[in-house]
Amino acid sequence: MTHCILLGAPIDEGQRRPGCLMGPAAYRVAGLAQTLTALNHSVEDRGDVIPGPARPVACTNPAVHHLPEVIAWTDALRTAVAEALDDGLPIIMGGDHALALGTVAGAAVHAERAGRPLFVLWLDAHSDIHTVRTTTSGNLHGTPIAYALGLPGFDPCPPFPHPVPGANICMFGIRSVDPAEHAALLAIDITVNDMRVLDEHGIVAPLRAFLDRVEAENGMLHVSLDVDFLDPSIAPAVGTTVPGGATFREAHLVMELLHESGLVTSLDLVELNPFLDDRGRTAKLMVDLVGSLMGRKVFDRPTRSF
Ligand code: B3U
Ligand code: MN
Ligand code: MN
Repeated sequence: MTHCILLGAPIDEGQRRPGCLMGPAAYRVAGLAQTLTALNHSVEDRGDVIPGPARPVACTNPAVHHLPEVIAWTDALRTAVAEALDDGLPIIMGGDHALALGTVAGAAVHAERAGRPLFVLWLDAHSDIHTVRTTTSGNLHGTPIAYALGLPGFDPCPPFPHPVPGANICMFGIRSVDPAEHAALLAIDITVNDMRVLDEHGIVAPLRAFLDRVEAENGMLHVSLDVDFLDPSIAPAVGTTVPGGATFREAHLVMELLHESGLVTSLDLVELNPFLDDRGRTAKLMVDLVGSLMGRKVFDRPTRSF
């Protein structure tokens, strides 16, 4: 049994389409807490995190918008996640992906205190490795990986507490990478399992390889699940749909393998835009995926045989 701590992060300033701020409400309506309780976990909903005031900052990239608001969220979420990790498994209900600037920072603070390395599993169509300096869209939801790596180019932001080595970051589902991101990915030893890798090898072998490393190093594992990891045909409620994403079965299989590993220590659910949903089906699917991650099975096999 796990103590699950729900944290709402109704941020939608990390991109330009309004609606992600309704995400936490949609997860509550879709029965996230009830799903966890039914799996015999204890659940504590700490409500929505409240950011401090947004203070004006200087930024040299004119494309960037809402930087003061994102910094305020980053500070509030870093503290909330680091604290929640003392008590259980934080599940952050977003909110757009800019929230991960704070959640990964909070996980890094906790990991450092615990004397354990932090690993990050990024389930996303996008590599989100822009810096405040390189982003051309100005949307800060495209920056959390670069921030977690401690890359330069985040001048007005608080420094990332304990940067995550590239070798500890693994991405799945990638199918949209900007030129500056491509250059950054080539320069750093992040594992990029793009859709080509998944088409050729399936999802099991590359995921097990990563999880084996987390286990061997007694790592903490932060999982960041972006709705657009999923194919838009099954998950329409996202502002940046990219065709060719993970199927229903692939996504559940990832979650089931994560459950079996017992390694996940924190989880982000990001980019759900309930305003774009089709009768709540995306919110419901995300909740079902959390169910698989937390142990829901159709048939509980005593061994892993066929
Ligand atoms: N890389 C692009 C697009 C993008 C990133 N994350 C999302 N979209 N969701 C950018 O704007 O940085
Ligand atoms: Mn993302
Ligand atoms: Mn994405």
